[in-house]
Amino acid sequence: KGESGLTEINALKQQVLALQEQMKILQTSFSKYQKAELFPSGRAVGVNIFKTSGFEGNFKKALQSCRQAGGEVASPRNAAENEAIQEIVTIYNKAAFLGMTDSQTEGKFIYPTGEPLGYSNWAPGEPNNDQDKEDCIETYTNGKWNDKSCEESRLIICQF
Ligand code: 289
Ligand code: CA
Repeated sequence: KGESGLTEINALKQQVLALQEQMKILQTSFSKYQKAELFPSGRAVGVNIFKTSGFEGNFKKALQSCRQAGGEVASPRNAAENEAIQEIVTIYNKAAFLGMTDSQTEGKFIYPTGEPLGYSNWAPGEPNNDQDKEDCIETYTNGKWNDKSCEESRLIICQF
């Protein structure tokens, strides 16, 4: 390597160090904003964030408000996500809608993305499609699920 090559490498090293510094500052700032944003009743699980406006509505309203905010109705795919939603439901003491439905094919609940359920936490005896009218899912304060009419009003929790 010639002298100009070495100068170039040193300049690049300086730039990498400066970028690393900037990254650290951004991470600290992001972590602070995340804490403030999730306080008191938002929850982060892995890459997903669960949050409610505190409002209730039927399932159509839940779909509209979560999508308008750039998210989806909360759709837990594992026990950790279900527990995060359960914590929010417990804080508000109001059962909430989940995002999965069997409106397309009775008995086959799917995620908003169209895939079949990979995880469930049904209450005993559920889903029972009571009166042939239950295509949505409510989650109780104990984290258990009940299929329920989409026309009922429930707490709206979104997932981002
Ligand atoms: O309209 C019936 C519902 O309110 C619920 O009633 C009972 O809790 C159970 O039969 C549930 O499955 C049902 O969704
Ligand atoms: Ca039911």
